[in-house]
Amino acid sequence: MRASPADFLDVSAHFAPEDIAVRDSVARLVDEKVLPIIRECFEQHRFPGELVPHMASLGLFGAPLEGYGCAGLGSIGYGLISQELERGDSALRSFSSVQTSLCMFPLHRYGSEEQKQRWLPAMARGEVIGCFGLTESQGGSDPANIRTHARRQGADWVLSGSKMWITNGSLAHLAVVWAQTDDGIRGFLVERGMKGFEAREIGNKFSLRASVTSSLFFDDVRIPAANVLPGIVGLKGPLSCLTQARYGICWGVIGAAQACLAELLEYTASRELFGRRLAENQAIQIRLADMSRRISGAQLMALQLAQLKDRGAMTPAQVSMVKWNNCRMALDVARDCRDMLGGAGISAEHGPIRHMLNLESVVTYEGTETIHQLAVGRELTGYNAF
Ligand code: TGC
Ligand code: FAD
Repeated sequence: MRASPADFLDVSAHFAPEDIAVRDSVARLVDEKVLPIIRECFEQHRFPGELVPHMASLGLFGAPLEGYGCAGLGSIGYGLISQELERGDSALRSFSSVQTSLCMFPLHRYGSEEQKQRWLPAMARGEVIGCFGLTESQGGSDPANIRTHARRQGADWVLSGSKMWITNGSLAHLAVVWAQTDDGIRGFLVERGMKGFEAREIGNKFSLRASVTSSLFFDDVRIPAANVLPGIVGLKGPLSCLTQARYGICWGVIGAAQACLAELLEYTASRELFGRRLAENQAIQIRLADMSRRISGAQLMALQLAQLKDRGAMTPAQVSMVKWNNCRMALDVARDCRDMLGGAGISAEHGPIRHMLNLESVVTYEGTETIHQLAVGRELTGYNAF
């Protein structure tokens, strides 16, 4: 039997039956509900909000968290959710990453019992949508220097400043916003409708067009003490959330690359040039084989990360290496697939250009490629070159 293009090295032999069941149920959702509409969503710059209840009914939101209506999945299961969603479109994995890793995770890890009870079950049901505000216009790579700040006023806080490039910003009912205080960086739960809080969608994106990206503005927003995350002070709060989300990306981008390769295998088997199928040419086979090699390497790295994560041994620098490797792999595969489609490759009728454009964001957000290279360099040498 020939090897599966999606899993040449049979990496899935390491998956438990429940992980495979999760993967297959998300794959069905993507095949039946995402793929038929995603091109139109991308072209129309529209987030497919109608999919949120379907994603919630499969238990995708908060999937790796325990209790509060969350599924409590292991790391491989959570990774496979990301992989399958991103096989559909990076926008859906992005939505799910933000909801799960950047909003539900900090509530679960650093929130009060009252905050957890109030928000987590409703977020797991997809009734409350979250966003995560860390990046500011003056430089997202260096979050230690954010300028948004909060000062105490009696028992409450007053929040001022702005955030930029915030996924789900204009959709969200709840924004987890990181701000400077006299004690250090703290997390604030800013609710839609609070006086002085505004979210404005960023238009004209050529990437992640099926995702909502916004700027957030805080004009002396009064935040009750009950809306401050009590369990964390300092930059390690938001950075620990990023570690979770980056982990999901390490798996997610594999799905985008698998989708591109699958489409190219079909295309090159049917298109005839110079009297033979494109797939019969050595140069084409070498390029396809090289993609399969790169995807397989990324799968093995993601699997190793999952095993480290389940043992509680995964370090931020290890996540940096895999985020860098797997995003670069997926972007290169998508670009190469675009090229092998010839002129047709610039049309949204084919998936690779949509994935390629999306991956330009994925390689940039959650830490740019350079930031992750420098994180690995710092780990190797002991010198901080940021
Ligand atoms: P540094 O000195 O390295 O660290 C400060 C403190 O944080 C601790 N720490 C971590 N803790 C938990 N998890 C991590 N990953 C951590 N990394 C660092 C560290 O131990 C230290 O703790 P302590 O107790 O000593 O204070 O901080 P630095 O200022 O040198 O920065 C390092 C650097 C450059 C790696 C960091 O700033 C960075 O990662 N920059 C990139 C920013 C970024 O990724 N932004 C992403 C914004 S969110 C987003 O893009 C969402 S997209 C969502 C989607 O649509 O999918
Ligand atoms: P900059 O930090 O200005 O970097 C510019 C360039 O300089 C990059 O190439 C970078 O690699 C390079 N560079 C930076 N420092 C160094 C150095 N020391 N040495 C060498 N080169 C360096 N943020 C959120 O908080 N929440 C979100 O939900 C969110 N969603 C996003 C969605 C999208 C679609 C996008 C595009 C971004 C999103 N972001 C979000 C922001 C994202 O995390 C930032 O764009 C990213 O961290 C980079 O920050 P920046 O854009 O300010 O670039």
